Amino acid sequence: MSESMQTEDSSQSKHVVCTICDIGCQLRAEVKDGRLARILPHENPLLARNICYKGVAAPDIHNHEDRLRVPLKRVGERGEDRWEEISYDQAMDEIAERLSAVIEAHGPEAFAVSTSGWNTQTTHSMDRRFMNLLGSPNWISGVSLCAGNTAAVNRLTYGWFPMPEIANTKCVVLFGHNPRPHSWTPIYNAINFARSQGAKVIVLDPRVSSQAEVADLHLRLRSGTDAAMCLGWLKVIFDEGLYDEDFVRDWCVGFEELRARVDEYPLERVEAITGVDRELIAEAARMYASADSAVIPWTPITDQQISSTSAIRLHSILRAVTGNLDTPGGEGLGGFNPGYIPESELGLHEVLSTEQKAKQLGYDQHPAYTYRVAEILRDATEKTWGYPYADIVMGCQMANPSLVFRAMENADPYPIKAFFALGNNALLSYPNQNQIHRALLNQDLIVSHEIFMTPTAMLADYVLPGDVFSERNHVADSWSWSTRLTLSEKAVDPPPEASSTFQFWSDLAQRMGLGEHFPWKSLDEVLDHRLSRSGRKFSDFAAGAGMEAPPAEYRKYEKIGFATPSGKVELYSSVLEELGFDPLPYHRDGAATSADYPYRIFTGVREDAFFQTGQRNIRVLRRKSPLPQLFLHPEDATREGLSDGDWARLETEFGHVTAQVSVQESMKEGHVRVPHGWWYPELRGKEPLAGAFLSSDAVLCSDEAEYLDYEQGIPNFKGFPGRVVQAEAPKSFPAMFSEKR
Ligand SMILES: Nc1nc2c(c(=O)[nH]1)N[C@H]1C(S)=C(S)[C@@H](COP(=O)(O)OP(=O)(O)OC[C@H]3O[C@@H](n4cnc5c(=O)[nH]c(N)nc54)[C@H](O)[C@@H]3O)O[C@H]1N2
Ligand SMILES: Nc1nc2c(c(=O)[nH]1)N[C@H]1C(S)=C(S)[C@@H](COP(=O)(O)OP(=O)(O)OC[C@H]3O[C@@H](n4cnc5c(=O)[nH]c(N)nc54)[C@H](O)[C@@H]3O)O[C@H]1N2
Ligand code: SF4
Ligand SMILES: [Mo]
Repeated sequence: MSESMQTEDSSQSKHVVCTICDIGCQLRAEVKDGRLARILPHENPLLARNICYKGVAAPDIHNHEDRLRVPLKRVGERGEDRWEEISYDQAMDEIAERLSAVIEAHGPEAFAVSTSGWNTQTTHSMDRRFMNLLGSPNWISGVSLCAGNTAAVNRLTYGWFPMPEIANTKCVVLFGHNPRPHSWTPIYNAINFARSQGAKVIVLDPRVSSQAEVADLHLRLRSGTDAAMCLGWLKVIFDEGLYDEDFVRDWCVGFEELRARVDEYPLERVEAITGVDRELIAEAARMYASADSAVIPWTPITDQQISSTSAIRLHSILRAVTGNLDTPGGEGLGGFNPGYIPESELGLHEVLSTEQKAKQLGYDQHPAYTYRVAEILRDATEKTWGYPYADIVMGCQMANPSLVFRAMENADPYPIKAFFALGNNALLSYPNQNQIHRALLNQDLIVSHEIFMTPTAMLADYVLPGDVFSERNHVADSWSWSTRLTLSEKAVDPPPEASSTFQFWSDLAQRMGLGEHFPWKSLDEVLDHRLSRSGRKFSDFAAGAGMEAPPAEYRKYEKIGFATPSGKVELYSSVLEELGFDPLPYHRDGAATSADYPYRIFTGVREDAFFQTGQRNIRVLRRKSPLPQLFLHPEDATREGLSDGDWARLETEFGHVTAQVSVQESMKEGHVRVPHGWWYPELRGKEPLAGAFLSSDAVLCSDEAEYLDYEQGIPNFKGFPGRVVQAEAPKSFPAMFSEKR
């Protein structure tokens, strides 16, 4: 496979894993004259449908005129967006010197890093390795609002984060999650395949989403009430004896306590909280629990609400008590791929001292995904899975972002004075954007590793150009979430002064006296090292099938148990109890709507054209989605005197965004959708930080303790109170994007 393939017109093509979004489709990159010319589907018919128009647009992104190609150093005031060009070596020398000065003055914990790793792909946990050797626990990530925190919370119940066998199941339950042709395409295709094989699909969504339209059952719950819904399902499942008694008896602890908690949620109460008819709740619970096999695929919706920990735990509890753990067509507990050294190991989490781990922000207040839990689960994880730190989806030993930004702003409880963002637009990617802004303004050193000049990069001291997936080799393993390995081959050269994130960390380590721990001279050597456990090099892997996975093995717990303190599935969580939290799941409402703020707001409904805060500068994509939109139900729009295409301001107690109104029958009355991630590359130089404060959802939510999920400190993005008022279009909008639709 490493042999380049000739396409019809004699251009070359390579196999690549797309990183424009986080699902990682396997595609082909066609090269002409040393440039990425086209993206094509994979030639394997089983993979060929896994492609969306963002992937097809990769040449527009990778070859874009605005792509960062040389390192930049700030010359104006912070955020003023004035730069001088500087060589990579000079930039790295200065960064090392200034980071050393911060650590000298304030200690290693004064250094924080934010990254999500999806896009940059090549870090191989070298960031954690570097920080752990240096002594900083303050690594934060967008995955704290995505699959990373879900992974960490799943571990509380059964010690791993399961991967659903969607294509092979008889029932798929989608809590909001709405895969479609241009969003998480492989999952969309897998759901369609399951459906074609007779699987039922249950959708829980306030809106009539595209999955809801074709679902067997659609439960239009109020935003933010997923935990109550799951408690209602359990009530039906327990009362009607629909659970797997043998599995519960032999492999679960805390059933009686859980049952008593569930009894506090009779269906009348669940109906009152969720707004869904109790008969429909019961029907859905029966359909799920009675299916021969069933999956509840990961969903970001429960990652981002005030009862997040309970809701995620309830999904894990439902999987367990219905006997769908590690079964065919259920949810596989994979463990590490034995032939590929996991990032958990490369990250060297064991070298960070107990004292420094305890300084991780979040460790005391919101510990669920911090080192505090990682340490509690360490021995069980080693016993069950062979390695003590299971950093699944990078999310299992993170600091709490809100507390990190607070420390950056106020030195509370200690100062953080150096902040690096790699492949992450941090300003817009967490709650409380105003605090993040103040936090960034109060830094001694900010480094951004990016492919475009984002609002976060504009606030940096140094902006380093990153490479992209067509310019580097990789073997992807879904960050230990699955055991499948997929090949991505370098097709073209990166700009000479661009670096991979591996190279960045390695070069910094050499300059800061940590070189002996970074013995690999190139990214390819790291890949060789990771594959050495199966006696291979990257070239051997590349010459193979390009995709491999160990054969599925079911019910492994019968041999190895579960990686929890009891070795069983903990329906009653001993870890949460030890941490002083409620060991049983519960519902808490985050939407105290009032006469002033009468609507339940939710962020999300990802836009097909973009990944998160990216791609607003890619014409072919922006044309498909030129402006940010608030979705309103027709009745609500009429009540507010708003029509389709009008401009409106969405206000909460904490901030406001301006966006265009889209009146949609499919919306649930009383709810408003606000999009995530909007800024305006075309307003660079015209609005501060390219309009980053005009329409970004991150200004709407508080991250004071009372508004956060208790256990993880997750903000409430699903179901918070707000109001909508008429507004003018932002004045600085250029013609192209300001016309009414
Ligand atoms: N307020 C708010 N915050 C959120 C969310 C929300 O809905 N609202 N959603 C959360 C979710 S679900 C997620 S997954 C996270 C996502 O968080 P991230 O995945 O970090 O996404 P972004 O913050 O958009 O930052 C991605 C950046 O990577 C850059 N980039 C792309 N490719 C490369 C590359 O190859 N190399 C380098 N160096 N950079 C690259 C892009 O230009 C972009 O600026 O955000 C979370 N945060
Ligand atoms: N094109 C494209 N695809 C993407 C992304 C992208 O940015 N662009 N991002 C990727 C990432 S990182 C993620 S995390 C996923 C997210 O993608 P999805 O999981 O599909 O999530 P969303 O599109 O944000 O919202 C899905 C649904 O949740 C419903 N919803 C809102 N509030 C609630 C609630 O409280 N409970 C329930 N049950 N439903 C609710 C909304 O009505 C909406 O229909 O998409 C991935 N795919
Ligand atoms: S769904 Fe689209 S953007 Fe995401 S990996 Fe696949 S092709 Fe790339
Ligand atoms: Mo996400």
